[in-house]
Amino acid sequence: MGNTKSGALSKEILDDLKMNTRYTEEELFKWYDSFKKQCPDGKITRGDFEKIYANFFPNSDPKSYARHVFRSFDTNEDGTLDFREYIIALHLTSSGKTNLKLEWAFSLFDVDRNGEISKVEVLEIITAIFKMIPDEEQTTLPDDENTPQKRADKLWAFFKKKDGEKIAEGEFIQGVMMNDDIMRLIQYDPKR
Ligand SMILES: [Ca+2]
Repeated sequence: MGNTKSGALSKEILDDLKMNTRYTEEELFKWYDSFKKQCPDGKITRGDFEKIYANFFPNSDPKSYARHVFRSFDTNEDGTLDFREYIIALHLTSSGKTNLKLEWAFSLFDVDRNGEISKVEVLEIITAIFKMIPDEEQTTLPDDENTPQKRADKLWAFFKKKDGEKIAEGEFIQGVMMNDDIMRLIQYDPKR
């Protein structure tokens, strides 16, 4: 409420976000307020983004994952996210198993943006995900999922791929949609 005329949230962006995320108008205004406080110039840098992740994951190392997530949302590669991109990022990284989320997950894994996922890319992202899991929790993981390599192997086996083969976007989305185990391998939900 009040005197933030120059920095107010535009109706255009508000309508767009209401349509494309699950957030209400009230929530979006709240996010916007804290966003403006944290980033008065309206942009979040990669460093800011890494700090946000560090706050969420105080007992592990989310830095490389945060970098990959940032890369996947910084589509014009200018090194910053604006409010709209930031909210879309929040929404997609925390939402359930929707087509849009899986499209995003694909772009997260497609590190070199060439439209397909290699096993090397999978291993890189799964390694980053793995670093977010606190040590004590790592010791409780199933035997065939307790290293990044084992997880990458499992994913590759699920898609029936040889090491040098690639996964296309449609194939990836369909596979993950059909199998909750795969979803578990490619993301980390901290226990609350
Ligand atoms: Ca690729």
